[in-house]
Amino acid sequence: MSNRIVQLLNQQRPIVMGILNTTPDSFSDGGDYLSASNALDHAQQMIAEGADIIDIGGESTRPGAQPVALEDEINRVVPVISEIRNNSEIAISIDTSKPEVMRAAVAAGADLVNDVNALRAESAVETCAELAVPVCLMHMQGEPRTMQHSPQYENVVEDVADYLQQRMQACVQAGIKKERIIVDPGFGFGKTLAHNLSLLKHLDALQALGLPLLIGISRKSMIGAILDAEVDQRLHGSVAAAVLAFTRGAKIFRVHDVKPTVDALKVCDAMSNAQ
Ligand code: YH5
Repeated sequence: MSNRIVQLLNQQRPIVMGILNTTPDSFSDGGDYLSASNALDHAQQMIAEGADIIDIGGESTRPGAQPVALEDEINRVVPVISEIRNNSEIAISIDTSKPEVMRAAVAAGADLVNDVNALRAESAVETCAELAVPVCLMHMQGEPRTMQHSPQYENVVEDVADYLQQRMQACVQAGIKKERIIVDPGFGFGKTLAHNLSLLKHLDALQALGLPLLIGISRKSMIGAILDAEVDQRLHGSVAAAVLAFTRGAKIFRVHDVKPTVDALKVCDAMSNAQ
């Protein structure tokens, strides 16, 4: 049995994941995509712009965000996943840390579990092994409510690599195949601007893990801090960051602005395939 994500990863080209948020407090999407039919419109727009994966999240993990109740999270994401799956063959990712949401989302048609908590919740690893679904393991220091208070590392690149290696081993031990694991340094999750920039500069060090690298920098505060720009003025900086990450081995790009990123990565891919 194959899987849409496994098929995408077998292609030797950059993969774009478009962010579709269903959280009411999400200011990037302004709460405009709350209903499943609006979500479908947004997904279809991103598909037309060249997205390979649609990432759906029902829990805000932004700095300072409060946790969302299980039932609310399921009620937000399941109708959206069903609506997209009933209308499209696009790969769907569920951005969650809760095993119950993982189950409901995969039953509704999700192809990838994207967990900012790297499957550390009780029974999350076992659930994904049982569902036989590819997973994205992201590094985070602390928890969303407090993670930006005073992040500290011995060596941010080594610490993140060690953590991802450990989480990968926990997954493999539970029976998740290595071909189904993606890793992500977690830009902005318990990191200062200096930490984020070191991770971007030395992203190639994470290639030693031998797993596809996913990065999410789109519109984040590291771009805002560098540019001194509000969230609606971070497009060009976000595209520059994606290009830099490509040069250091990133494979999957989680973004809000699909078309500009797809175009930039087509140029990157063309150069990388030249003599
Ligand atoms: C990620 O990096 N991030 S949710 C603050 C912003 C803009 C965007 C305006 N889920 C990641 O997108 N999953 C999120 O400032 C993620 N990697 C993976 N794998 C946070 C987010 C955002 C936060």
